[in-house]
Amino acid sequence: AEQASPEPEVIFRSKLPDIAITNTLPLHRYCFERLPEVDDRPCLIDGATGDARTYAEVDRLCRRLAVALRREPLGVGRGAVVMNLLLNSAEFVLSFFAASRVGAAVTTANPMSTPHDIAKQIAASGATVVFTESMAVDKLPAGAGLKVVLIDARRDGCLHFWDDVMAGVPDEDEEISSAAAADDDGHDFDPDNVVALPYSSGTTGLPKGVMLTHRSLSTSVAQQVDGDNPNIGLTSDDVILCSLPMFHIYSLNTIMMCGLRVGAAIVVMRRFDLAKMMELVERHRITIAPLVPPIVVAVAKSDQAAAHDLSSVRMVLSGAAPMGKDIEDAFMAKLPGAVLGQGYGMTEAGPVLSMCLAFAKEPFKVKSGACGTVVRNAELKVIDPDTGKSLGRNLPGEICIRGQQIMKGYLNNPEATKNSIDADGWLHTGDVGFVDDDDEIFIVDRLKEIIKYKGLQVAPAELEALLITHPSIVDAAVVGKQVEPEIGEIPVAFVTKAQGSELSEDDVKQFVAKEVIYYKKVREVIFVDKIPKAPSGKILRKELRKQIQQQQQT
Ligand code: 4UU
Repeated sequence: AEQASPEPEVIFRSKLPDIAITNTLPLHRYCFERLPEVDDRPCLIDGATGDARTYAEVDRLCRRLAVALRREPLGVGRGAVVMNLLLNSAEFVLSFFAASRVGAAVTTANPMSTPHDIAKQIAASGATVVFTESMAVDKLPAGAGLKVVLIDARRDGCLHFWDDVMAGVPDEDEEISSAAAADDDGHDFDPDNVVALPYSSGTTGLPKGVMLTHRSLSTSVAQQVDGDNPNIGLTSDDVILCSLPMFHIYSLNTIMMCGLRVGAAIVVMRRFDLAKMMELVERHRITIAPLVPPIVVAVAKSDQAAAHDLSSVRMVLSGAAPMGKDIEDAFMAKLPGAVLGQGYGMTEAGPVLSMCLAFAKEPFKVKSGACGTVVRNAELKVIDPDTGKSLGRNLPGEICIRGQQIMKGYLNNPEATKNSIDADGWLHTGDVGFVDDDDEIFIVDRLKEIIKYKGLQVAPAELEALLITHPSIVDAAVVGKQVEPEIGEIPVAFVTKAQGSELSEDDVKQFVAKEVIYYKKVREVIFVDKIPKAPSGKILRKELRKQIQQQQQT
């Protein structure tokens, strides 16, 4: 019998030509490759104090810290894991690249996390050293043999970042300049070693360690800012706002790594604050503002914008959650001199899948509401979720991406990895979107479970597991509900009570609020007789979401 030849797949690519990418260097070498040209230029500027450190200073501090990491008492070497449990700070950047230098990986976490979540991530990642600050230090698990480095206080049982760790390796220390200590490029360096280990729940289940390697991250950075006509046309004259948390991959990659790669100045805000942000833009003549939709909305609605000179801003990037055309238009009215566009990322994708081409050095015209075009040196396809067949233009389906930037897999979880990256190397995002006639991507829905509260991931599985530990709860399901654009989505719990139980909506909310970080709180509770499930036991989330939508319409 004649075999039908397989239909060719429809694959979308960037409008920018592929480039030769250097992705076999250790990440710190790649990010600081332009050091000789930019050594005396500002690298990290502290938003609170205005103190600036040059590229040469930052590089030297990373080398010193790398030496301290290798030595006792920290004893961090190749294959080890260090945790950054920090808000934004220069120390975050230093520990990240010092770890890269010694061949270790950095797992990042929000210092506002609960002790339970922190302990879980430390155990799962195998972190032996934690860089943290006073606000989080009491939440660390005791007796785990952890070595704790505090950046902002002295405390018994902890090392102080500057007074103990850095002071232990004076600037004259010979090892800092020695070839072996200075770089992790000895012959056993492998670009496929893990260097960053952020946690993400991906398309289903609980948070998992996302293994991003030297190769994946340098590829992703190159796709954004390398080449004669980079997708994001950054230069060493740019001043980049860093108000998004570096523990999230958006800030870690697109602000920190891309900013360093081009030799720009990075203005580090410990945490986001609208009024302070506007002051900093004015004071430092910030040119590039990477934001998330809730902040874009806040700026669009703020009456303070007029009181500040924001004219230096030439580029505003939004990502991590959907941003509609109306928000874009309202924002543009406030900052007419800037180009506003979106990037679309997912931790597992390295993270950037697509980027607005109006940011290119030689810009393209783009449409409001689009979230960019697939990055160069990568392939994107849109598949029918039922048949797996690739779809043509303007047809919505699940977005898949392939390229050297995507994760190596989930840490110690081959099963989850296999469910996420197929045998042909395609990462399945769980996002539903289409590619239009001009190669622009529009995201229209989500197949996967995650809820995004202000751009941060909430895993329903985590809340469901918690809810059913309540003695009066028999069963529970959590789905997202679209609310105002300042927030995006909120977690809503469907709960089946035990017979005769008097459990109230408030009881459920408080029960969860005591156990989770603020953005994972259940904001609404709907009591039901039964959670709709497929014969397999899988929660029919679509039905629950539909129920919420119907409620919203009436
Ligand atoms: C609609 O959100 C991120 C990463 C975002 C990012 C990174 C670098 C944006 C721009 C950039 O330069 O990662 P996660 O893992 O926290 O969440 C991933 C999910 C996506 O699968 C999608 O559902 O967040 C959603 N998402 C978006 N949705 C991310 N960006 C967008 C977007 N529009 N622009």
